[in-house]
Amino acid sequence: MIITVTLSLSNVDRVTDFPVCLHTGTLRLTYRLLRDLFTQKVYQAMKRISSVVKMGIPLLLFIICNSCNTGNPLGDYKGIPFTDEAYKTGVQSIPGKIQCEYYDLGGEGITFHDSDSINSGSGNYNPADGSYLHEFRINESVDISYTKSNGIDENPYNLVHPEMDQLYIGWINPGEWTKYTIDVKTPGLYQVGIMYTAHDNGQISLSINDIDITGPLDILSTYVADDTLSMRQWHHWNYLDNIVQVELQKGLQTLTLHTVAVGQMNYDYLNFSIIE
Ligand SMILES: [Ca+2]
Ligand SMILES: [Ca+2]
Repeated sequence: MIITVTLSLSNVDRVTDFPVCLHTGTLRLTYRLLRDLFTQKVYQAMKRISSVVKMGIPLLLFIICNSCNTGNPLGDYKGIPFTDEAYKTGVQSIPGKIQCEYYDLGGEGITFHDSDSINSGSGNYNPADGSYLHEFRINESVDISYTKSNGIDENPYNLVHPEMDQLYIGWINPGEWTKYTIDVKTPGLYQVGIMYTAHDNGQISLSINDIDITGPLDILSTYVADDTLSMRQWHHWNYLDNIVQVELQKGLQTLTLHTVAVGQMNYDYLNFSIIE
């Protein structure tokens, strides 16, 4: 539970200024109280005592409320919801899709873990050419590409046909993860779907606020032996509509998508649909 106290004190612009102002004010009043007592101004001293007591009450309130804030579900997480010139929504909401490429801003070890320091998609497989899709998050090591026509992602071996020009995370290795600030609008039981490709049978898991809520989840291979174009074995798309059911609480929290085993997958989005 988070309690925010808004106070109207002179020279206080923000709630975070309050403790400084309070300490300063209390010290000033205490000084005047001692001065008045030493100078025998008893009436003035009584007024000062009253003021000090009044200042003490909000101090007590602040201490109590500050201790309540230790329940902040995001804790000391340093990630920031992703936005750029094209995507301005920020926090992704549930129920709905969590686009995997919109993992939070923050860097290696904070909002993602990747096996190397380069983006194998943006700027490499998709050479830098000034376009949004080729240069999306080009300086980050999470590997990102997008669905293409001309027989690559648009092919007869798809189990579910993907939309074109959809960004996805690829070049996946076990141990990698990406983290998302999410806002659960409706608490309840959800089923989780995933739009993906998998060269082999893989495994993922999901965490909320860094606590594993699913254990390893099997992601079935989309390998099709009839497809003789070997590179396309990473481009057979499928949608699984119910890889797990999870209970979610209302409000802001972090969701982490972990690759547990095998890798060799591409993740377009997760889809959270409420069951009850
Ligand atoms: Ca990489
Ligand atoms: Ca996507």
